Amino acid sequence: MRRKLSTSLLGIGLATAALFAATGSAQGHGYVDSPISRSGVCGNGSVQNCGQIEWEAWSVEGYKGFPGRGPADGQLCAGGNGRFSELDDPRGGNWPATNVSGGQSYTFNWRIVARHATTDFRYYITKNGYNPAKPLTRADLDPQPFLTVPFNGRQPGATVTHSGVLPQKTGKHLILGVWTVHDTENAFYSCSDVKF
Ligand SMILES: [Cu+2]
Repeated sequence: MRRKLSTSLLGIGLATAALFAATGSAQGHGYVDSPISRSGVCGNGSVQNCGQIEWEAWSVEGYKGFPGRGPADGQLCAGGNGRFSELDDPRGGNWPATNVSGGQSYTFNWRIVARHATTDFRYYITKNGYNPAKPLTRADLDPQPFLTVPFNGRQPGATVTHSGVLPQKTGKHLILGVWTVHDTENAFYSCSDVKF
C-alpha cells in the first residue's frame, strides 16, 4: 500500500516535471526583475493569489507593435493574456513598489528564459497624475519610451541589464517594459510598480 502510494506520487511528479519542461521550451521567455515586476513579486511569493503567473513569471507574451498594436488597454500588464489577468488588477493601488529617484540612473534587469533574437527593449512610464488604482491604458503612459535599447536582431544573454535615467515624477508610477522579439509576431510585456 505504501509502495503503491509513493509510486503514484512519483508518477504525478514526473508528469508535472514533463509538463513544466514542455511549457518552458515552447513558451519560455522573460520578465523584468529590477525594478521587480508584478510577475516577479507573484513568482517569488511576496504577493499572493496571482493565479497562473506564479508558476511562469516569464510567460507574459502578446502581439508586438506596441503602442500602435499589441494588447488592448486595460490588458497591458498581462500582454493581453486572459489567463494572467491578475497582473492587470490594480489591487487598489497596493502592489508593492520599488523606491526610485527621478533624474537618477537606474539599472534595469530582465531575466531571460528563452534567448529570442531581439528587435529592442523599450521602457514606458506613466504620466504625472497617474492613478495607480486603475488598470493601465495607453493614455496613462508618456507617449515616448524614456529608454529604448536597440538589439537589431541580436540574441540577448540570460540576463539583460540596461542603464537609463528615470524621468522626474512624484508618487506611485508604473513602468511598462516591452521586449520585442525579432523573428516572431510577439513581444513580452512586464509591469513594474515604482514609487518616487
Ligand atoms: Cu519565448
